[in-house]
Amino acid sequence: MIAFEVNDMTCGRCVSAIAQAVRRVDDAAEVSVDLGTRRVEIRTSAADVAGLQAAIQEAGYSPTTARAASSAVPTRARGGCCCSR
Ligand SMILES: [Cu+2]
Repeated sequence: MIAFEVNDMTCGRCVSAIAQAVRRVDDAAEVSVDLGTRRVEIRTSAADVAGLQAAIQEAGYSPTTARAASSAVPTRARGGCCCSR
């Protein structure tokens, strides 16, 4: 699992542009995006952090590496959405 924070990702169009960029690196990658936290999580066995980061940058965004998903959840408690995941 590789995770990025992409602070200039703001809408569904950004999300699909980023997903597309990731799939250019590994077309079997599983991409999950949380627009609320600007977080992109990528499940891949073929790509590495540097390659994915470069691809997302090429798509016009500024990804920064985020901590591994398993260890970080503390700022997740805000309400407002129906989905808790
Ligand atoms: Cu957008």
